[in-house]
Amino acid sequence: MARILITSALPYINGIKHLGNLVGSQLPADLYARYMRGRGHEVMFICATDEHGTPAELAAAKAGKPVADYCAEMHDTQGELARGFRLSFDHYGRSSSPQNHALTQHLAARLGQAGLIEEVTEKQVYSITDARFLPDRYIEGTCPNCGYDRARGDQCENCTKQLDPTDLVNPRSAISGATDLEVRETKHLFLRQSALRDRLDQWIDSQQGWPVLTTSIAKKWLHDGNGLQDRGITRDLDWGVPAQFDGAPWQGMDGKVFYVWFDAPIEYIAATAEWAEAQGLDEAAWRRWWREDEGADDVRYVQFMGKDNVPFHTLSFPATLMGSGEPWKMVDYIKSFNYLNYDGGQFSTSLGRGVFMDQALSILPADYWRWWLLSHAPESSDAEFTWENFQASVNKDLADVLGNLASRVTKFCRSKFGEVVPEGGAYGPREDQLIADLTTRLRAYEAHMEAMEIRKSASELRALWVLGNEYLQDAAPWSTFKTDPEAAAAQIRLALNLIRVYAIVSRPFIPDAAASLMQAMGSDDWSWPEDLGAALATLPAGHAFTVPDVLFAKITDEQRADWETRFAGTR
Ligand code: B3M
Ligand code: ZN
Repeated sequence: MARILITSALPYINGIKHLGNLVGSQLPADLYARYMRGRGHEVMFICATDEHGTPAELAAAKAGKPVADYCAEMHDTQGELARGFRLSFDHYGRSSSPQNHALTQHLAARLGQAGLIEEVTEKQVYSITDARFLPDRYIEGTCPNCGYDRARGDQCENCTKQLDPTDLVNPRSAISGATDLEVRETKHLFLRQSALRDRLDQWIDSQQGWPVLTTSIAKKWLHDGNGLQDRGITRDLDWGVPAQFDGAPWQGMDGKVFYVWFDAPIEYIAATAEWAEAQGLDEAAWRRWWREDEGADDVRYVQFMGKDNVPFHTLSFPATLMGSGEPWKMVDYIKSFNYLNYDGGQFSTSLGRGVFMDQALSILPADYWRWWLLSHAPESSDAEFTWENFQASVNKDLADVLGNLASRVTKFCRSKFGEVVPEGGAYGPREDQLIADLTTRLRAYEAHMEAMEIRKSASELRALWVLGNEYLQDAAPWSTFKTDPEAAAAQIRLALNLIRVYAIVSRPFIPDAAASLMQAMGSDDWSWPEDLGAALATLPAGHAFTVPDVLFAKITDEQRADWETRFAGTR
């Protein structure tokens, strides 16, 4: 049994996330966590809301609420939706927690002691119209690297370059659009990332089998011209972790807070401390996941995130942990994603374009979305959501292949043999062949899941469902019954057992449907089918079952057309 630490990139607090956000981090992380638990490993799956920074302040202002209240409410809203999508976090924390304040200030102190923090008097953009400094994201302009004209002050979405606001060409205020910006002096703290460049470089080189998407982005920022620069880690804001060091003020930092990207990844650790507190456990309970000197040396740590978050996780956060000089657990594998597009364009939070998590759940249960999103995860390239594709995939894979099998088998058995597993004869060559084929597919499914190859895993799972359908089509118990009821009984016994196996192996993708199938089979035995021959003999003759409710309803053309129009415009 292994110990696996899994973190999903932290959803930002400023609103409800769309399906593109969901499939780029939280959902695949959940798939992996569920699979690893299903295989009997000890899993710690952590997520949290990322609550600091200007966008939180602005969203609160827009909602007419104090920022702390706004964040508390939005944390609950996002948490409710996470539960709705069956995201099985061990803890869903908040980056504004006391634990994160303490740990962020502690790590900053360590970095300071190591000589890795330096004071810089900076020129910063001040908006006269807005009467404030405009940090990071709230300056827009043209990217000096690629020319994209809507680059933000912290990063260019188009080429992923990390930026400083003053790098932008033709800057404007994202709050008011004002261009009466001027540069004023302000003092900030910088993390001397450049001093850690060689260590980061070696660390990245020593990683085995990271996805190309991950390493290429990291290497690009290490080696391209002015790649790894020192980073400002404080901001002129009220809301955030005060720029203090283990509680003690740093001269001249009054009224400043740490930059949101400095404290957000630290929340992965702090959220685990929040978990321990919520469970009534001691400090050792979370430190065994995070401190190599306290047990975390045998933890495998996997992070999930969209590609735009990769530089912060391959460079900035590792620099914080390495630079602290303390034995913190570093990530072992980063699974990163491309973007999901929406019906010929981009999902857009600001334009309200696409389907948002609350809207999705208001029209269909979580499993429909989970299946489509995961089976179309934007792994090797960007992917696109279209209603037509969604309808086809739900109707074929879920309703026709999986749902129909469960319904036909249970209804047929009820009408011919009653609601118990029938006795019948022994399994013959056809059943042996099925078991052999299922075994091959299942081993492939396991290998893809271990490797976090999500689309490939989905297609192996679908192939497992298809094998059952092909078997039934070929064996045709409904006609066999007329001439050889004994043989039909054995076929149905196998098929009922197969439904239980499907519940187990499908559970990471479609947990609610899996629970319905398991319940209908009158079982609670979720043990992984290492040996399919044995697993398919688990429900004995005479074992009671029930006919499940319709697992998946087909999406009609009318529904599709209705949703297409409803979600075309703005929210
Ligand atoms: N909140 C994602 C974003 O807003 C960001 C992830 C933080 S992970 C530590 O782009
Ligand atoms: Zn760019």
